[in-house]
Amino acid sequence: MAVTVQGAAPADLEPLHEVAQQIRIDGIRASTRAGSGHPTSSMSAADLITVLAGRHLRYDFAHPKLATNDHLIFSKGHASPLLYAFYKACGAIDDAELMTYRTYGSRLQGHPTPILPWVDVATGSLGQGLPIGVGVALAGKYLDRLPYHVWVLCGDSELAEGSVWEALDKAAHYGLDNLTVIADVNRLGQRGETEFGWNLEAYRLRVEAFGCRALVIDGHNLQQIDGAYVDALETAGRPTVILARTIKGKGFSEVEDKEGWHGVVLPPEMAERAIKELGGERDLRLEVRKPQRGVPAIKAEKVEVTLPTYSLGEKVPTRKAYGDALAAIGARPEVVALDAEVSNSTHADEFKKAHPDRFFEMWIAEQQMISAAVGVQVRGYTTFASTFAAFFARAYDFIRMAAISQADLRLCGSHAGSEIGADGPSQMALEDLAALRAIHGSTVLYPSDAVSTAKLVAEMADRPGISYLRTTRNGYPVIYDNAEAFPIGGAKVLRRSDSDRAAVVAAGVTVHSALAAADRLASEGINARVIDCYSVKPIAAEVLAEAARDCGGILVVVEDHYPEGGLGAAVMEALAGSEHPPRIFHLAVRDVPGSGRTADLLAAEGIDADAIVTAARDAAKTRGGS
Ligand SMILES: Cc1ncc(C[n+]2csc(CCOP(=O)(O)OP(=O)(O)O)c2C)c(N)n1
Repeated sequence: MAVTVQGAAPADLEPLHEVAQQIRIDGIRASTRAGSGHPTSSMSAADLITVLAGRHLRYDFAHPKLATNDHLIFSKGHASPLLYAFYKACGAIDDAELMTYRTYGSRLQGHPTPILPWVDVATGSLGQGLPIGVGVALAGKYLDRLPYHVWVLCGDSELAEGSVWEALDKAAHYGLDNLTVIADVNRLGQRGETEFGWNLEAYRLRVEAFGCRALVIDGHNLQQIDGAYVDALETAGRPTVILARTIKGKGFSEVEDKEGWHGVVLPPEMAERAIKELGGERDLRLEVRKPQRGVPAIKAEKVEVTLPTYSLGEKVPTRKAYGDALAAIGARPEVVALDAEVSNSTHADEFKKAHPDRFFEMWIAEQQMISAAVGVQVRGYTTFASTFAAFFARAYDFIRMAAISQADLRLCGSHAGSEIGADGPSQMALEDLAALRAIHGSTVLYPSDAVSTAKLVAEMADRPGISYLRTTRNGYPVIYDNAEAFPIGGAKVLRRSDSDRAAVVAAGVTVHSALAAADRLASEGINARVIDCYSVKPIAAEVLAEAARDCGGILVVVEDHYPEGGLGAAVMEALAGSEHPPRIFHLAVRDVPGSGRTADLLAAEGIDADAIVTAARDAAKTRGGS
């Protein structure tokens, strides 16, 4: 039976109660069948989602990419039984598929992912769906300029995450009246009561303090729920947070508001009793209204981009080249940049000057910056986000989840390594290559000069997945001609002879140390190959293997990074399976550096030209050379 409850007049919402009961029952059936899942977390929010879908959501399930579709994000991703039972009620999936929940090969995974066409982003790491929703809403209001609405369902224990409040703060700042948060305040978290229990007043005060509109309702009173959605859609200038008092396990008296039932399925005989108490299985079909058609204000176009050029020998920090190149690529109307209050350091401010309408300041909220970038790319934009490389560590879980979301994201981390000098170790990224290499499907780039940086920024723009560019604080000479190409996965051999006795593998700042070292070694009669490994992942394994063959199996890898997981690890992983693996001499940062001049720090860490000369000389001796 089809249930249609639409229109502006106060409706008889009883049919929606029936659908909500069906959704509760289906969530129980799916999770009991799977033997795992979160039925009680789903039951508390069933009324909230059903009234939303039946009365206010505008969504075309047959055309999930429609520009004008609303976006519904389950920030509490563990309520997947609710989401999937809702999909079934809308006819998007059938009952047979619902019963595959959590089984191997099913699209209905434990937590939602975009493997399902109606899911924008993966959730399940709490505190991420709302920050991403802010990004989608930013796209809606400032880029697409379309009237779609972003609805985000959050749990109350989830509200303890700081990222939720970063998100509300930015949502209020940007006046995101196209964003509504539905907080399912069921008092309970995973291990018992939340910090505030049912103290909705505490939440109201906080929400309002962050500049959002708060509406406190009974989350099982369908009229109140409906009224709150009407109110949220009418509210101008501010986002709305609906604080809905709910009961975990609502509808089945044996588990309602009881501790110990989080993430616990009902055993089959209990499930039977629950289905009975909920009125028995139903086969109702909920009609979700489709949105009106509309066209985004920005249309991606093939535009000729003129990259900046530099003169050989000119000293340019690669971070400056990043900003120059980003501004140039901004000629493409779909390119968007985000900053975490350091754009004058990363040089993303060059983009801001050129394209202020597509630049979003997220202030010192790195988690929010990444999430907003993920949200904006949901709508098809090409997003770049930059901060100090060290501070991406703070948003690492968001980057990890972005990979599960299949997001295309471009990150630039400036101030890499001990090279930054005087500011000291709190500002130095010494783990970032390891961290970003470990992200599934990622690309990791570390250019040594301005020309290669600009070329790689252009490569990143069309690169799927998560790509990361590591830039350097100080200026170093341009070593490449503007005509040179830098394909991802390549490397440049900067010194080569027929009598090379060691190969020095470097990236970024250490390329300059390696070149100086090679010149000195040559004056001693030792020829050393120098490889600029600007693409750390994927790495140019063939170039490395050839160097190992040509240079007597001696590689000296030098990097401004801790020894674990960086360039050295990438080289070793690439060559580990070779028939004759090379001997690798690994120069890396082994202490926590202090403050000082760059030259002093590189020397102290053993990654300057002197250290390379010594290492290459000693290494060459190990193979019986003079
Ligand atoms: C960042 C993060 N920390 C911890 C968890 C484990 N976890 C899953 S659900 C949950 C409790 C959530 O409670 P609440 O937000 O109130 O949602 P409810 O299930 O009660 O509706 C916890 C701690 C997680 N998924 N993500």
